[in-house]
Amino acid sequence: MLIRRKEAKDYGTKRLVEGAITPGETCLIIEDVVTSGSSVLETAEVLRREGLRVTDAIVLVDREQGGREKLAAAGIRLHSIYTLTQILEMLQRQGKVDTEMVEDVRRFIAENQVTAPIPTACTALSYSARAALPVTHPMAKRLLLLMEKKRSNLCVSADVTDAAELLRLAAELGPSICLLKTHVDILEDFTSDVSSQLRALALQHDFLIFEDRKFADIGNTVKHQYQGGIFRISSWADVVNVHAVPGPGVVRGLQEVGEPLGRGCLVIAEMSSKGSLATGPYTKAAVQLAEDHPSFVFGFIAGGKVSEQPQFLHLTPGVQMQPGGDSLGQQYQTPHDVIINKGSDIIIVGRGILSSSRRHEAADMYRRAGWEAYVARIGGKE
Ligand code: S5P
Repeated sequence: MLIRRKEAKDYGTKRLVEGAITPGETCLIIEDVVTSGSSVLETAEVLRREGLRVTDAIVLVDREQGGREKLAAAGIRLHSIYTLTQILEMLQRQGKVDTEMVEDVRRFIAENQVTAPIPTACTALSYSARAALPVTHPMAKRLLLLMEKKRSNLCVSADVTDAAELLRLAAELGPSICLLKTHVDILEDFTSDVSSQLRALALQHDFLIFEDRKFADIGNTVKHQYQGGIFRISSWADVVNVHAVPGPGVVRGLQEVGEPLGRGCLVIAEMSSKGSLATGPYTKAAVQLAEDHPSFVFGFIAGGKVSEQPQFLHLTPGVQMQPGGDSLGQQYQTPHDVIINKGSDIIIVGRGILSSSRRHEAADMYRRAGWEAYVARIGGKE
């Protein structure tokens, strides 16, 4: 059992939470009354900073003024013993209040709703603050710290079919990016030498390699696809990603190979393509899949923030300077939209950079746009 203090004591541990904390454990919040949800949210923020998971809150009375929705937006399910409507009905049945009073109270509730703003609890935190959280995965930590150091939240999607061009891109854009995303199976001339050279460039320019393999089979099959074949992905890719559709086995299979090597994984919770089926309950289940495997999964591919847990990173593909799309259903958002309005962390840009005749300048333009949006999001202080 933990108790949240209103203010840190100026003696002793100076902690805002009293009690024994084991990071990674789940903490249920218990409150008396919820009106706007702010008090529960503040408590959740303090607990999450300590590395605890917060998914649910129990209250005696929900005053039905928007708190439930506000908490849901922050990833917290509200369970109330009574709603104000139920209490009113009970009191009316017992003859303790008259119809006029019931109507007055109903009107008051309707007229005094809090609107749910996009929660800022974790989007307001700096990358380095999130890197310092005790529950942040080592791969996320590395990535967050190098993002801060290089002032870059840009992942370039190096969708080229020629190995020499891939290596040229990595050398040229390396200094501007935090991640290089590959589709190794579109290379016409892949050899193991290409992956070794790519790793050397990653080391030289301090970026991580993300093979966008989108594993989507049973655990036993993906293990082989990750480790073996001609690509031997696990031997050179720091990060891979996975579709949630097969269920936990796909993550567990990859984890058996990747975790001992210190690799990390992203779950695809949403897709940028028109008509994508990864929405609603599917996205929710994908988030749960990630949250259930924190020793291997450290984030999401999604159109925006899908989890309130600040240790998880959000990477968004489908980014260009102008919104729009291509003829095959790709849909683009701007860096500003993605980082500020959607609360994502990393922009993934392919053709926005690759189709420019001056790729280095284009990459730097995206890097600056993404970084400035991030700095504005955390309140202008770096
Ligand atoms: O939902 C998605 C997920 C991914 S990883 N939508 C995507 O576009 N991607 C990938 O991001 C896609 O495979 C491609 O490599 C890149 C987007 O490329 P662009 O040229 O449209 O920027």
